[in-house]
Amino acid sequence: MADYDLILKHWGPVEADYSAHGNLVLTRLFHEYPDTQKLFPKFAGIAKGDMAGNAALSAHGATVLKKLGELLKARGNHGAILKPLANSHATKHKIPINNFRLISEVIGKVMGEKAGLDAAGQQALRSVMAAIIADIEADYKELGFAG
Ligand code: CUP
Repeated sequence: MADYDLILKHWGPVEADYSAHGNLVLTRLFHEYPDTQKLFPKFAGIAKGDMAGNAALSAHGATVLKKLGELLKARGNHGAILKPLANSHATKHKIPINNFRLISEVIGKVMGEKAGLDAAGQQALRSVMAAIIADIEADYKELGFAG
């Protein structure tokens, strides 16, 4: 089965509650990689213990997972979806590229626990995210953002 399908097979539970899963992803990202919490100023002041109930965190987490859903469903034809995202993350949010690798790992773990993403699915997610991140990196270079 193609990588995209191996992941999309487990997308149902994520899609059924983007906010809850999005909150889990960002809460875990900030716990496991504390530096990532400083990337978005509106999240920098949230105490570790308050993350699970934080509405702004749930909202951004939902945005991230919805975008990922669109990217997955585009099955590689994601240029038009990815470009504005890469642009805003380079010029507005200034998010270094490695953070996309960190959030990808965390998404894999959360999907493993909450959506039954198995070992093959985790590997598929790694390859798909590597391709997406390579495209973001190419856009970053074009824009002159070192990332
Ligand atoms: O949109 C947005 O916001 C982004 C999303 C994505 C994901 C994955 C891939 C691509 C894109 N984001 Cu936000 C991201 C990030 C965050 O939030 C944090 C950290 C890192 C990254």
